Amino acid sequence: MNPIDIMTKTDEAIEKERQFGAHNYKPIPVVLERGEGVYVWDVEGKRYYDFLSAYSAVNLGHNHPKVVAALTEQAKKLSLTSRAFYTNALGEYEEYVTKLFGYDKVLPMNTGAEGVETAIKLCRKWAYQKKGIAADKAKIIVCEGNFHGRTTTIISMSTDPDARNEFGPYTPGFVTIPYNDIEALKEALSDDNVAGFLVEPVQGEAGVVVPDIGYIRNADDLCRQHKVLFIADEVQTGLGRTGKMLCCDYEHVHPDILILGKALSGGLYPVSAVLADDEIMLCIKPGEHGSTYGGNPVACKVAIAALDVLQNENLSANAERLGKILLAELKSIRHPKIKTVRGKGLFCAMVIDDSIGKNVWDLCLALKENGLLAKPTHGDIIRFAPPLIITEEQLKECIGIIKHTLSQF
Ligand code: IF1
Repeated sequence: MNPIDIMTKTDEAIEKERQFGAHNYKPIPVVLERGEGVYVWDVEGKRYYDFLSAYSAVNLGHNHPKVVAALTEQAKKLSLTSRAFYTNALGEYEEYVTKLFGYDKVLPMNTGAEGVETAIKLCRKWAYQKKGIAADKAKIIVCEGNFHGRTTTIISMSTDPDARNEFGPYTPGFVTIPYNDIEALKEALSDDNVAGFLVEPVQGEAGVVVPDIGYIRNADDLCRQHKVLFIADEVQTGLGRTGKMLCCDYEHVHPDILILGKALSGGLYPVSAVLADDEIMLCIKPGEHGSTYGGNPVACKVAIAALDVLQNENLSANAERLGKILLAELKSIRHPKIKTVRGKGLFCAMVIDDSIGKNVWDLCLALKENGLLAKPTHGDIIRFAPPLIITEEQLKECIGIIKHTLSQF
């Protein structure tokens, strides 16, 4: 709070959120009111580089004009009908996205968590109808350190106390193994009741944990050998973030079920999607799953525009090229507090030797003062994930801000 009794716009906004909003987040104390490309501005008129990209939802940069145009144009025509009726937008989008990613069908939802829930329900339906697992016995393997969303079922498979504690009783049917451990997966797959393996190709919330080369490939092969569905949660890693359209592309893995979200709308609208072939997708029959907004016309047009921009502006390649520079530059910083730096594409994280938690928070406050917004995760990790449209010149300036700020600690 401002030391004198005159409240700034920032103070006023923060106080309003404190008084009238749930306290389920602890934001960095900056109040944003405008975004454009890689920049955001606060209510005091100060400009920042956005190095979080709304947890990889703003891959195309803030308010990309082509996506804004698609949103506003469709919103003026028809925004929502529910799936009780057909629309002229849904089939067009379904054809576009299934052909782009190589699947028979898509089930459109809104948030990433809804996409993950949909994948879990599809996997279980497939287990009973196609694999012949006994009713209510299907199991899904997940990894320690996973983050797949915040619903009660999803946090039932979480190993993060903050995400999980005091939300019981928990949904059964999940088996947890260490991430990046093929032997542990092999062992878990020996159970005939296993129907699926749900995994992030790079673990985001865990702190951009990049598995060994070959892990995803070997995991997919093992799942195939055991007639278990390989389910890739690419909500955060997908759509160019790691330097390929999908992170699974690095190892030429085609997941049985692919979950997309976040940047699928360029950050303009909640859009998620679950893609699978008919053998899996048609296990869900009319009336067995859905949502009010899933597949609405605005979501469809926005997603088509976002996917067009992602491809036409070669953003995956930009992320791959600039990601190599970002990772190399971050690794080159010599500082007693830096434990390690990890990353893939424009998805990087710096692990700080943080004996007392406040250091990393203070580091993010100092970054903010120096014009760059990032946020700690799990106390000692800072994630660096700018929009994929960033130029080399802008990236170099941001690396300079990070180096300068660290030199102050
Ligand atoms: C928060 C981080 C957390 C996700 C993956 C599904 C979802 C997410 C791999 C659910 C969402 C968001 C949620 C947000 C912060 C952010 C996040 F990893 F990106 F940093 F929490 F772990 N799969 N991740 O990363 O998608 O329902 O949110 O659309 O909850 O604080 P959603």
